[in-house]
Amino acid sequence: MKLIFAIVQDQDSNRLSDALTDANFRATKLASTGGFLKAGNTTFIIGVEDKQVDQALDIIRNNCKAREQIMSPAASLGVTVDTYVPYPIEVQVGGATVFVMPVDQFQQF
Ligand code: 2BA
Repeated sequence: MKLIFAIVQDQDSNRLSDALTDANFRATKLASTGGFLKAGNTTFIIGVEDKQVDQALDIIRNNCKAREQIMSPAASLGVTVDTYVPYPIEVQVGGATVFVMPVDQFQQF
């Protein structure tokens, strides 16, 4: 069994959730925050059998888009001097950042 962590943009979260459910995957959504942009994103936790990993990755790939996002000076105010950006910069975010990890045990009580 594998545990998939997929960090996606909030705009893609409902569509991905629906697509996973339609394909009979079980998933948990966590509200999360990107360390760099300090903007909200969504982290999916998906437990899958080994043979289902590729199908789950296809669904994530097909439902998450890359987007340009502007990080403005104001957005970095209040963070440490190290991460303060004095001028707007454009970064490409996503489609999705995905980690696939082995699962030692899966129990439901
Ligand atoms: P953020 O950390 O807010 O990063 C948003 C986007 O900013 C990133 O998009 C990347 O294009 C850019 N970026 C991040 N750190 C940077 C840096 N030190 N210098 C220049 N540009 C930087 P993505 O790579 O698509 O990442 C989207 C979100 O996925 C991230 O939001 C973070 O929440 C998560 N993520 C990405 N890589 C990760 C990793 N290795 N471990 C854990 N979470 C990760």
